[in-house]
Amino acid sequence: MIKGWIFDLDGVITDTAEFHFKAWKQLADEEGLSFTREDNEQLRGVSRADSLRLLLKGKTVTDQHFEEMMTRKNGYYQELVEKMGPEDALPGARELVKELRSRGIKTAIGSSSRNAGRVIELLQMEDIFDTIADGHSVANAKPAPDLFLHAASQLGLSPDECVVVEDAEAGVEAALAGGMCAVGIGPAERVGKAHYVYAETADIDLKEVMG
Ligand code: B16
Ligand code: MG
Repeated sequence: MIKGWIFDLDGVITDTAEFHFKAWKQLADEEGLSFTREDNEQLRGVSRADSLRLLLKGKTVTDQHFEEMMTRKNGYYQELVEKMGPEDALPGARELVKELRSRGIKTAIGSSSRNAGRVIELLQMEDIFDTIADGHSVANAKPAPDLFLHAASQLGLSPDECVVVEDAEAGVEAALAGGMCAVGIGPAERVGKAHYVYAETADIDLKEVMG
């Protein structure tokens, strides 16, 4: 029986991908690295460190330079994020979470982002999630199931009692590896391995997923 829903943040609850793109692009320009919108698509749901590794395309840098670049990118990202407000929740997201809670379902965020807490605060959604599992919560990033398993345990639920909503291939893989029901948001080429696939968060059919 489903007792909890765990939501990815970027691409499911809000769309911060454009901010990540602008921040990585600024860093890439400063470092003389090529970075396109297509490259940015590969970073969906990918942790900050893994994203930088992809951006560097095999170029070797010192640990210190690597850390400095991550900090710099995050500074650009945080500047952009601070302009967010409640209106930046994706259509249907707030309503869906509220509807689940009215049915006694527990709700969590399961995001790779270390900025997830601040984004949820800016969206004014902190009251509608029981817990936030983010980039600080576990060592192994998606596609490892660790983040979602952590979120489930924070909710006091077993994995098979949880639904995970994800827009990234790595996130769907993480949910499946954790033994959870996966709802994919986006094209089948990206999230087709999920149990249920919808184009957008607003399209999720609760009756279909909950039975
Ligand atoms: P940060 P999600 C992910 O969020 C983003 O999709 C991904 O592009 C980003 O690199 C990652 O968070 C880490 O974010 O740099 O803020 O820690 O989709 O898992 O909610
Ligand atoms: Mg995502």
